[in-house]
Amino acid sequence: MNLYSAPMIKAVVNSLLLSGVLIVVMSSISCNNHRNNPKSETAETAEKIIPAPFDADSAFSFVKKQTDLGPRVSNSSANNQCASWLENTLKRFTPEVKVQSFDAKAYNGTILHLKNIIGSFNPGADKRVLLCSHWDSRPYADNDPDMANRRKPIDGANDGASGVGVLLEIARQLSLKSPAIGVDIVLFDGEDYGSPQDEQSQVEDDWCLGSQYWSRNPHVPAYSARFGILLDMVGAPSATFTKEGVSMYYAPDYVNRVWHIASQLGYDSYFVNDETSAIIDDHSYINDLRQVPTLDIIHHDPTTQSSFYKYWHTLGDNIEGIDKQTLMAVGQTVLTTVYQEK
Ligand code: AHN
Ligand code: ZN
Repeated sequence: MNLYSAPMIKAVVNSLLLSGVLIVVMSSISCNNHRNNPKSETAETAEKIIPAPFDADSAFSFVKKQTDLGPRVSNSSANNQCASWLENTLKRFTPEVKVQSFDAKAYNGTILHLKNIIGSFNPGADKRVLLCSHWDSRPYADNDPDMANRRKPIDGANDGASGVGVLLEIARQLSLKSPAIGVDIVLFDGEDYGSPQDEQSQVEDDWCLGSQYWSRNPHVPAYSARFGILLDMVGAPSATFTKEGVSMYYAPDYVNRVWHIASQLGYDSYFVNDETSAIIDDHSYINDLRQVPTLDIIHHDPTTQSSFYKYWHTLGDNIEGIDKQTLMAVGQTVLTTVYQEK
């Protein structure tokens, strides 16, 4: 797993220290407030939340539809079929669908023919939210316990299809009830074509090829959004989503907002309060290159060596490992966040 460079970590640490100081100051202010004015607490706890509708069966069927095609590795025929299905499915929910076709060079020199697929709601609105996920699947099960599997492609039910399934169900819901702001659902190709763990090829930026392209060549010139949410591995039973380092560096207020909404909806066993180290994922490039503050809802498991989901980059990442309750927790939290934007 890649970590950020020393200066980056230092910057993150500095910002964490600074926010730590702010939290101490803020909490002492609010404590004093409560002492002087006990009514403020009742006003705070009476805060209303309207849970967005979200159909986990529908989201699951969108996940299964993808895995039924087999591994959607970039350049494969299943990838092609999936691209058409994603485009057509988004078109059921919005007339504003764009497909970005482009070539990118993989770490091993292979030219990949990639497609980012974008569905927009309220395309004319200035105030926008970006929702994204990657839809390709990894060509190598390079984390599989069985050596014999390590060059086989994975189904990527969790790593890829789960986030896309949740976003397609969100698109379906947005078609039934329009949000107050604009929403762009961006599905990235070529996220998972990075060099295998057991090869020493030192290639920079070999992951996240679709998001790197989109960040430099957005589907709308000079595209911007208030904030972005990336979904990555959001379907495992009892998944835990921590406050990841890049997200906390670039978009701490939005992380805290989303986690607070999750807690109000009763999902605090999924959206846990721990801060974990920075990882390179599609949101890193969106933050860096497009400067849209973007957070990553990504499964963190402190008990695995990778710190990801236990079947991460293994043949075990299949539809059997997808839990509707987790899709529900993530989908309802994200959509409630979207509907709250005015
Ligand atoms: C790396 O391992 C470099 N990044 C994790 C991003 C990822 C891969 N998400 C899903 N698959
Ligand atoms: Zn992956």
